[in-house]
Amino acid sequence: MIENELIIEMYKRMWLIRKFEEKINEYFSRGEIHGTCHLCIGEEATAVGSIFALKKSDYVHGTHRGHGQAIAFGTDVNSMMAEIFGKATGLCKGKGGSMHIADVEKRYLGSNGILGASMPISVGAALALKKKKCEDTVVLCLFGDGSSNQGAFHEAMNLAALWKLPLIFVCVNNLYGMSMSIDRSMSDPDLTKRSLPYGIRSISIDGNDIMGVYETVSEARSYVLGNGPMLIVENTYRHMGHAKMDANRYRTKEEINSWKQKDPIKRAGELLLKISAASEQDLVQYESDAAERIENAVRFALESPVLAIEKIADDVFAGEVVSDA
Ligand SMILES: Cc1ncc(C[n+]2csc(CCOP(=O)(O)OP(=O)(O)O)c2C)c(N)n1
Ligand SMILES: [Mg+2]
Repeated sequence: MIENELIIEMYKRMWLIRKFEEKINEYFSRGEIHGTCHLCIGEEATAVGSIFALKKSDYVHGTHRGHGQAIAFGTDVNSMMAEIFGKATGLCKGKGGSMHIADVEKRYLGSNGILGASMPISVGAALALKKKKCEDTVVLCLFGDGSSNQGAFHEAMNLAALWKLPLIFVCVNNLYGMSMSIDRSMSDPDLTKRSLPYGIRSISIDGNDIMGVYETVSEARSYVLGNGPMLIVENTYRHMGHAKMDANRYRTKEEINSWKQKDPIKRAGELLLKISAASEQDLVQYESDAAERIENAVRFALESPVLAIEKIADDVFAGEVVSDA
């Protein structure tokens, strides 16, 4: 019974993410949102399954494709929408935008436009937990397959293993870094091997299977508390282009469609029906509730003011300039 409720909650959260991003896509296309953004449509189970397996006291660091991760964490969708619309009511007062959604007070360490940066920051957070003797708290660090080509990945793996930190590394493997497939950019595309030189246990799983993701991360949470870091490779696919300007010329329609058949929300819905935890009508209701919640978030963002110009430099930090003269 408890498991049924959990799957329903995860199903609803995945719809909230999907509806959030579909709206963003719509407003970007109309030129009403500026900058760029990276959509995670198709990858929702990696965010929701991983983050639902954590405890409230845990920390999460997301990726540049981070809307879903922040929503899975429970970040307020009104403040997120306002941030992306560049409004003063946004999480970063509209100064950060899509790639800088953060809610540090609530333990969401943020998204990051610098690939690989989530890893050393997560090592720092996990080291702080260890030093402070927070014995039942972990850090979950998300990053993409392409980001694991960064030197920062190896530096972070080394220190996390050396210090036996309570850190779960989750690689969201969507098979591409921009237009480059992992088969063309990696000498060995088996990402689980990347942690082995550091003595870090690793596992590769179906990232579109919400319960599989949830269970693997739950087990990993217990493991890293006593044994130090672990790497989970969650295999998934983004249905949309890499970012706003992407004609998808490097992928075939057949490939994209074959992954759409494995859509994580569709699969979770089928699971709910199979175990009789929900009816067809319930599923339709969950989807329309999510759509309505997001309509409200858009209204909130559109009605919010932009930041007053005299406040633009608030929250900007600069080191003291020391002159030799
Ligand atoms: C240090 C750094 N190098 C390059 C980029 C440009 N860039 C943005 S996203 C991206 C691809 C990332 O691929 P992956 O880590 O697999 O994540 P995905 O976009 O597939 O979710 C690149 C190269 C960047 N943002 N930061
Ligand atoms: Mg990728």
